[in-house]
Amino acid sequence: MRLTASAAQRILLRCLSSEAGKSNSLRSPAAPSVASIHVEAIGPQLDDLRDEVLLGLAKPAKELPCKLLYDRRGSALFDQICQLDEYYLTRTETAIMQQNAAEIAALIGERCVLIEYGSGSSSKIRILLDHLREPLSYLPIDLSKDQLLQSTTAIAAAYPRLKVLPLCADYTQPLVLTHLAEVVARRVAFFPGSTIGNFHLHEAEGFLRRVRELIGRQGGLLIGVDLKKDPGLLHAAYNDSAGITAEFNLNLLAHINSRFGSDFRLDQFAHQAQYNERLGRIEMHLISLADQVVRLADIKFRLEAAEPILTEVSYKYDLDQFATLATRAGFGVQRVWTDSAQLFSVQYLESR
Ligand code: AVJ
Repeated sequence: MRLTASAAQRILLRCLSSEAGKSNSLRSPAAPSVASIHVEAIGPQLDDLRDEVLLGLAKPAKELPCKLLYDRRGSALFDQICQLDEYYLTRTETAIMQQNAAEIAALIGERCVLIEYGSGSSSKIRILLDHLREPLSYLPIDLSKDQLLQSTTAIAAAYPRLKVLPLCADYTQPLVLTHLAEVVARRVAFFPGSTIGNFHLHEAEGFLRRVRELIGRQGGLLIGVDLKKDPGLLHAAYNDSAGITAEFNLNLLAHINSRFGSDFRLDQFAHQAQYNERLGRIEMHLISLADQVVRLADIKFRLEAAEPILTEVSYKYDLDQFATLATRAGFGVQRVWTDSAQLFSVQYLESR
């Protein structure tokens, strides 16, 4: 049984001409002008992800990768979370971006290449695209090929002069952007949603370093960073009264079952999210409701009653702490925008 998480080599494969080309989403009459969309795929091979799941379950404190929360249903549930009153993040970030769009666009400058990490439904990028001067190309990176095709088809239709180059990849791993090799333009990365908070602190620094390498010197990074605040507000945001976050969390098990053939029983787990004040992070768990055995790839994992599986951390920063992190990773913070209640920040960093 191979349990290493890293594949020896990541193979670049162009996939649209083969399987993705058979999907009719590109040829539907609703999107006539975008037949040229091409989704580039860099791994992860099935085994990489499966091994990551196995490694997490084999740890004494079990954990599962939060990127697997976003299958088709998980992405739809996440979009519902973003609409909830309790989930202040999305509407606050969107409002900050809208209110400061002209200034943000001026800092980014003209004729840039935009690279979005975890583009999801590609809705926030529209605020930028509506204000930027002649952006050259948009390179959304996401693990979900379905969602990439859907959202980039819409973006390409809405912004016909923009070159749209979707990349299906796991951006927690090193990336090579071959189709940018010949493009000489300033590269600006966009990483909204405070998804940076889903990295552990040491991983966040490594990730920012990789972003910096990819955008090069004098590149830009527009990033959403959630701020430390009243734990009551945080608790409500991750334990909504409609139970959508609970469904989103449990769906991780359904996704892993269908993708890797495991036999998690969803009714034997419960959602839990708590703010760990000492570490400054939300910890989202699935709690085993009984002594049980789960099978994955012929390995049996025992879970005790009340045993937690960590499914996501979501760090909350204060501005100084984030500036220190950015500096360590080779960036300078150029500008920080917040809302009046200081719930959330949008920050523009430049690589040094
Ligand atoms: C927006 C992806 C960063 O940590 O708030 C929402 C996802 N998890 N509810 C976050 C999430 C639980 C999320 N990100």
